Amino acid sequence: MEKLDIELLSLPVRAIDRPSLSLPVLTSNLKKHGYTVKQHDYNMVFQNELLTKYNLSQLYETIIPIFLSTNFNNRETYLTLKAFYTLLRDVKKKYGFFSVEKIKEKMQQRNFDFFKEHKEADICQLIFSISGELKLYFKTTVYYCSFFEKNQVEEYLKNKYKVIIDKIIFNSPFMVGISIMEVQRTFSLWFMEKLREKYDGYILVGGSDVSLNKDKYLEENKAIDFASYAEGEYTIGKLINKLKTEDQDYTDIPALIYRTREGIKINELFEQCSEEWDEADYEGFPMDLYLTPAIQLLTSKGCEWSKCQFCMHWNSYGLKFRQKEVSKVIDEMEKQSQKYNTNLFIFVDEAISPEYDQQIAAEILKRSLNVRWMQMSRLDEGYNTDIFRQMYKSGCRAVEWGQETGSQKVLDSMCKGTNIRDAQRIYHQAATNGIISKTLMFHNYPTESIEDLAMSIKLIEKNGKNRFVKPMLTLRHSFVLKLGSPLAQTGFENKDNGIFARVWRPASVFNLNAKYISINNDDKVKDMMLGRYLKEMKDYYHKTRVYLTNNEDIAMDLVLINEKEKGTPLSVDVYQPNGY
Ligand code: B12
Ligand code: SF4
Repeated sequence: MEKLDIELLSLPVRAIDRPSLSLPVLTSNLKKHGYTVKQHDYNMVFQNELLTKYNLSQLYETIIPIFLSTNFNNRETYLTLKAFYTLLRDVKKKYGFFSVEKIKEKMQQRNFDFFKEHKEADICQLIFSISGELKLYFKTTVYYCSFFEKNQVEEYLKNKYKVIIDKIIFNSPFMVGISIMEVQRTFSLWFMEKLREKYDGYILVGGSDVSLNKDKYLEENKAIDFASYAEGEYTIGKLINKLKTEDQDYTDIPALIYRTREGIKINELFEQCSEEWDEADYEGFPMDLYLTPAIQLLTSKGCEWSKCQFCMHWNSYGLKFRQKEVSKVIDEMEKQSQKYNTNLFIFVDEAISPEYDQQIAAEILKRSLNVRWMQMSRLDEGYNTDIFRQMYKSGCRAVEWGQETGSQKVLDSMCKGTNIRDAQRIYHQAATNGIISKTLMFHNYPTESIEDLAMSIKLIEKNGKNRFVKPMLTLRHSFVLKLGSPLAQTGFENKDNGIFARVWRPASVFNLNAKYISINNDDKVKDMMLGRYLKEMKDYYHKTRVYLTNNEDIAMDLVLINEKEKGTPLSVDVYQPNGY
């Protein structure tokens, strides 16, 4: 049997509505260069098994109560655990855990006509809420695993992780590569320590969180041999080759982070690392377990604008903004559509320009593909009625816009490069052409005054109630100052910056969220305004049975529109614009 070069893993916790792109893109590249590779999405596998009557009952009856009783004095953790417990209690009482398992299975069979019934539609939303709360379960369980073992508490994870490690030992790969995004960090770090006890091959980590935290991964965790920031394509193959020749000079491997006698070294991501990325290869991923058939596509890497002061998005990619030829992107769409029997696609670029959107629409129409798609974008002035009309015709049904705030003054201080007048025009034009606009906004940017927040609330209330936009409980999140962003740099380097009264670094090692007090310190009044707005919005959308999606279930927007267009009577409102 040919020895496996690398086994790539994605561990809890990530969204389960669709597969992520990170490992499938790497797998494709590694195979192209002749490496033997296996990939697994254990996040999906674990969550699928937890979302069953047996395991949900165990969580509700035994595990969460243990967490609660041992965290009684730890107020913050206790309250979040209590919220999870209450959610499970309500689900059990109202619907029973068996219904959760059944609806999950229907979704996996792509049988969504249960949306006819109120009760079943509610259960679907609750599945995503439970999945969101499982973050807390995984994060907490890793600290309790030895307690569960010692006290022989019957628990899912304590048995499961060993099975996974045994499988790795059986496959005996030359290297294990773990993909880590912020939400996967705690579990992945713990898992690697357990893996190290049995596995003597190389352990490599990469992904968006490693791109931001870089050397901290090697500093803090002896189980890891190597880390790699930005795009793994430039690092993994070269590293495997080098290790196989036992050459220990790693200086020519781009973006590699490694230990030397003098300390941890971080190699540069050399200029030439700007190749095109490969089509995703999902072999090994449990494609029939994801809760929707939606597939992600990427047309570009990086952001053409790249000026927003708060943003760190370009970090996981190489040096330059790059864009694929539109025909190649639509080739991938066509292939994935046939291979996975789906017509639902989500573009996950930082932003797509109006001109490129026009090309996407034209290419889809040229090939007469019957697809439904959505994307994320900037409120660029170039969008107009003609473009939206073409986009709709080609199957676009929703755009997530980076609105950020309803105040021009705050937008300007962010260097967002967009304006409120265009935004309003775009929402109107998109809506009259059938496209749902989803607005991403946060509150408490350090230059935001009470009047600015009032403008944000007004913008979203007005457009929300007119069906020009579909909120994602917009404004709920407070602004997070990310270390490494231009704004954080201003805060730390320029004492008289006119924005911050005080800035300080996070206390824990991997935390990238700096703390701050802005000069406009109006937190209490803002909290009151937001509390009222959020309650009103929540009540309004709840009463009108609007299915609001969030980061856990974005793909459901497409699923529901698809069902509606197929003629399934829906018990929920997808919140398409009036007339659609
Ligand atoms: C699409 C996207 C989403 C989507 C889909 C996520 C998914 N499940 O796939 C949605 C909207 C759901 C989402 C949600 C969130 N996201 Co998001 N998201 C992105 C985005 C825009 C693109 C990610 C992507 O698919 N890129 C394409 C693939 C091919 O690139 P990649 O994943 O980076 O992989 C490459 C490298 O990282 C590397 N690599 C990856 N794995 C490995 C492994 C090894 C061994 C090696 C060597 C290399 C390597 O090589 C890969 C190929 O080049 C990024 C921003 C960005 N530009 O990266 C943010 C980003 C990943 N998201 C982020 C965050 C914080 C979130 C949320 C936690 C936000 C929130 N508070 O709710 C949630 C988490 C939800 C969840 N439970 O999954 C952060 C992560 C920061 C961090 N420290 O990790 C990012 C980087 C944005 C940012 N800078 O703030 N997100
Ligand atoms: S917030 Fe969006 S538009 Fe602004 S720099 Fe970041 S990715 Fe680009």
